Amino acid sequence: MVREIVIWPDPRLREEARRVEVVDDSVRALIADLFETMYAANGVGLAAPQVAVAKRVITIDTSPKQEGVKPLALVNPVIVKTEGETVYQEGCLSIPGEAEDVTRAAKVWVKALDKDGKEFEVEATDLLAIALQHEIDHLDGKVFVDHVSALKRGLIKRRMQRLKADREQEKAEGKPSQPQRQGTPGL
Ligand code: GNR
Ligand code: NI
Repeated sequence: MVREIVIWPDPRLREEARRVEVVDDSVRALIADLFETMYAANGVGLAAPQVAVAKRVITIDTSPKQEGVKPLALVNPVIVKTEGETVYQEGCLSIPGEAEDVTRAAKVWVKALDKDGKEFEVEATDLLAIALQHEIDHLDGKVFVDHVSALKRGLIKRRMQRLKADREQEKAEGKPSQPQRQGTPGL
């Protein structure tokens, strides 16, 4: 099932997600929904808080942009080691239409449980390393704009609030709304 993606700013994207105690069928169903929602939105990663589920579960598939990688589902992922530094222009399905340079570790080693509850470790570079850090940030209530200047973040926040207001209006009216002017011209 494709689920609705929460748009930032939203308190559900600010929460610390809870660790999964047992990887059962409900967690596997969540993983299936994350993959389906991620692919439907053409994303390379998705974290459960982005579909309003406060659990430490993420999916990643950078294979469209990176060779030699496979789709990954990670439960309770933990970064155990990092190396180097790299800058990458990031986007986020919860912050549509925005992209900014973010500095992160160039290489990461991540431990997690797979969909059968078995522990595994992944060693990642390039986009996979970026995506792992970006998704694990979501589990800790962080988004990529928390890594950019307060000025840029403020501008992006205003654009997202406008986008959300417009979408609400579309829902209410059942049709696309015209851009609304801010403030009171002439007063
Ligand atoms: O689809 C996504 N692309 C992306 C590009 C650069 C850095 C990070 C990402 S993750 C993002 C999907 C998303 O929002 N995951 O939380
Ligand atoms: Ni994101």
